[in-house]
Amino acid sequence: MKTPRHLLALGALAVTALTLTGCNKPAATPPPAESTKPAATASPAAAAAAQPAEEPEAGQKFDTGEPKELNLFCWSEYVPQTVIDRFTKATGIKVNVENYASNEEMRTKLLAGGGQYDLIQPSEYIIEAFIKEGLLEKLDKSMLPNLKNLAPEFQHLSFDPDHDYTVPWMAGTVGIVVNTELVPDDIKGYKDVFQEKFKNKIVVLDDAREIVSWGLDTMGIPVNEMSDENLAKVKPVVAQWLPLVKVYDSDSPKTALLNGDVALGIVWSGEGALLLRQDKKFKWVLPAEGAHLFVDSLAIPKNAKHPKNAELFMNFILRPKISALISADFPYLNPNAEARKLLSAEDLANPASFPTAEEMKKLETFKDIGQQAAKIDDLITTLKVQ
Ligand code: N2P
Repeated sequence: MKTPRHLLALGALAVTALTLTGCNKPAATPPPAESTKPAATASPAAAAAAQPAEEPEAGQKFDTGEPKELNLFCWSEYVPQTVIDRFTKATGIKVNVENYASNEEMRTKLLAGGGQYDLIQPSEYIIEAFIKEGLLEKLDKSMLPNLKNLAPEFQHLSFDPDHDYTVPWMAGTVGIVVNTELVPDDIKGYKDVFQEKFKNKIVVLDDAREIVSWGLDTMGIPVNEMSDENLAKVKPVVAQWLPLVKVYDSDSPKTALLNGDVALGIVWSGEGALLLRQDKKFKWVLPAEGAHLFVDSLAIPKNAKHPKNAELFMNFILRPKISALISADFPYLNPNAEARKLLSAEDLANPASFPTAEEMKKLETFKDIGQQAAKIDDLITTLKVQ
């Protein structure tokens, strides 16, 4: 069984959420980011500004005693400006944002950086590594009462079972988007995407770990078994695939699909969900050979200068309304059960955001693979320039 047991119930839960919350709110209408705000307001930023400032949780205060600053190092296209504006309005804390497009980029900059970041947003396998390496600060749980809002399946994740170091941000999958006006074929998996006839019509994530995992899945090799032998086996498969790719983009892979520059792609689920929201010609497919379920979380690096401000932000984004605002802009698999109740029926039914129970069985989370990570990077760098 590939899927860790603690995550198996997620799909069923997503389906339950669909049926329970469908009648709570009117369905969203475009533009998508407006789904959690009153219809009369022009933009999410205007909506945020128009709302009264959020109050602290009972018995807490927004003044941590630290300088009013927070340095956030996060994935691109993942943290809405609206959420940052609401945090600043409530707390007076100015948030400096720097983006990255892969866990590996974040790791390199973090290790070179000497404590300039207060909050990072790593995925499950990097969290596992960072905890082992002592790179994260322990969290003060008294600052995080909103952890209770997480769905049970996200309360005890294997890489940090008691939230000693991390607070889930969003989960998601990596799957295929097909522009059905350009590709009438029944695309089921990676092998169907990487066909000669689609040469220069494909966008994929610019992510070595992801690309190698698609190759391993295609060969029936578990994605965490990254021995030299398995890498040698996967190399010829990926070597055939990469010359067919037109665009590598981990920041906004939806753009090439929207522009019509490419006809199909392998992208983050939130990017897929935005395309599906925008135009029914786009179809989402979870690859038949297997797919990655990621869990991205907030964590505080050791020696952060504003750890209390960081905990305040962590608790803030666990508020149902705030978490729903994140889903409005970036519709990933929201781990916050209370926030899901605020999402529109349409968003809960978006197949890219919320996989079915059946689909969840195909998913696999990545594990820390230690030194092999560097070999994967080298492999993909070499094959990209061949
Ligand atoms: C958001 C990227 C999703 C993160 N742009 C994948 N772990």
